[in-house]
Amino acid sequence: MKIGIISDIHGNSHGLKIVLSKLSKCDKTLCAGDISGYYPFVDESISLLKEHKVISVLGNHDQYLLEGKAPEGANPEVKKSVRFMKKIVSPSSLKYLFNLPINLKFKIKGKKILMCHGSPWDYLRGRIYPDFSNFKEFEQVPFDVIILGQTHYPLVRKVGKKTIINPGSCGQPRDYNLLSYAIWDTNSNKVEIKRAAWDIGKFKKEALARGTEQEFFGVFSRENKIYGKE
Ligand SMILES: [Mn+2]
Repeated sequence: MKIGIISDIHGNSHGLKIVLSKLSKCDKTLCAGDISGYYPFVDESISLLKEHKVISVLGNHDQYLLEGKAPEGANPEVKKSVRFMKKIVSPSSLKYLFNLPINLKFKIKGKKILMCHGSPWDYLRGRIYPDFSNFKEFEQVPFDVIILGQTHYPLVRKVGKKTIINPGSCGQPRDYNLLSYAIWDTNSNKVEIKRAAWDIGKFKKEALARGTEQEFFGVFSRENKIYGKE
């Protein structure tokens, strides 16, 4: 069985559409959250997720939107983003987000899988970057495969017999500008991180025309680290 894994769409339906087309031969597609936030095509993204029967969990940005505000300590971009989202997201999209779980626990071929946006210890707001200092902690997590999002950096890491997967972001990649996603082959248990090109210029133009903030584009490659492969 081939499982497509995506995360952190952030209202970039342009990127999502390209990545879903690359995953058309997969048996299932999973999404590790943050469907909303930053970019204006959230309704379009949710339509695509429904059309392709993608199974998703909630992300922290989705939760902020449902709560109507970002937490006190959030950075100004995130606060602005939540205010923008409240203006543009349709009631039916809010309902879709409201019905998403904060984690999913299920089995595929006898393997126990946990999917959540952040980390097994903080489902919504945890962050496991590729240079996380203590992967040994995952030995205590009672699942065979742990699917995460949140960092926008792709990660595939084996800890003993466990596999930790973060597909990176198909909406706002932060390592470099190619869209990122993963394909997990459950027969061989191999995970591949894939990258896809997209027209950033066209996307920016259309997103700005729909009222998104120029500064929301500043996060692309801001940290200028390269963890993925092209
Ligand atoms: Mn995110």
